[in-house]
Amino acid sequence: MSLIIALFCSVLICSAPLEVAAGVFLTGSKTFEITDYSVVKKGISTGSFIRSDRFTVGGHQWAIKFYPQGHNMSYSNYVSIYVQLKNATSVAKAMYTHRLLDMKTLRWANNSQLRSDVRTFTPNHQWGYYDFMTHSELEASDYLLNDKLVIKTTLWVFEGSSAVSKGGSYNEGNLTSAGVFDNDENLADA
Ligand SMILES: *[C@@H]1O[C@H](CO)[C@@H](O)[C@H](O)[C@H]1NC(C)=O
Ligand SMILES: *[C@@H]1O[C@H](CO)[C@@H](O)[C@H](O)[C@H]1NC(C)=O
Ligand SMILES: *[C@@H]1O[C@H](CO)[C@@H](O)[C@H](O)[C@H]1NC(C)=O
Ligand SMILES: CC(=O)N[C@H]1CO[C@H](CO)[C@@H](O)[C@@H]1O
Repeated sequence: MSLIIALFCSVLICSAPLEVAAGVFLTGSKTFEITDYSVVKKGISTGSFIRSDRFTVGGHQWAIKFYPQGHNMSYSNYVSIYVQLKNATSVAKAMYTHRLLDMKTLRWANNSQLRSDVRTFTPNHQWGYYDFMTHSELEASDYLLNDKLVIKTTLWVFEGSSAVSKGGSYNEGNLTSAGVFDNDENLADA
């Protein structure tokens, strides 16, 4: 169902602000290709998801989760997209973007340039957008072509993350960044 290609050092990173340049964040991206969107959507209920293979960024393992019918009944007209920390014992602080590939221009969606705030991920917790896009918006868009959809998730993982779980300290002031979306939702694993 999914073909996964890990890409490191995406274009975004080059334009990322000083934290990255200072080496405070470790960054990486993953693409998650859904080749049969309508079939997946039809076969899955609200609250259910498909998940990418695991990938590693900043020493932690992650996975992308896609809910074709929304993560709960309030959002059953939406697709929801999350990134989940898969390490069983570590805690990570990270920022992320979820972007869709425009199949016509073969460019990643513009809103991608907006990163989340720094979020704390505990094992199996996920952050993302329950209202990422409505079905009608997505299905009318150039992000869907021949029933195919490609999600790219980029993470910026704070280097001191694993120390945080051991009670290590970090400077919160270094972590503030442009938090653009106001619809983030922290959910326990479904
Ligand atoms: C996360 O899990 C991977 C695979 O088990 C392991 O190699 C890595 O050290 C773990 N990272 C942390 C921060 O615990
Ligand atoms: C769905 O999730 C949102 C965000 O957590 C919450 O506000 C809403 O009440 C939930 N709806 C249902 C039906 O559980
Ligand atoms: C993408 O972003 C650039 C720079 O902010 C803007 O000029 C352009 O109009 C945007 N394109 C779309 C399709 O929104
Ligand atoms: C990269 C960066 O902004 N580093 C700052 C982190 O916070 C310390 C203490 O406030 C500053 O001295 C660094 O310049």
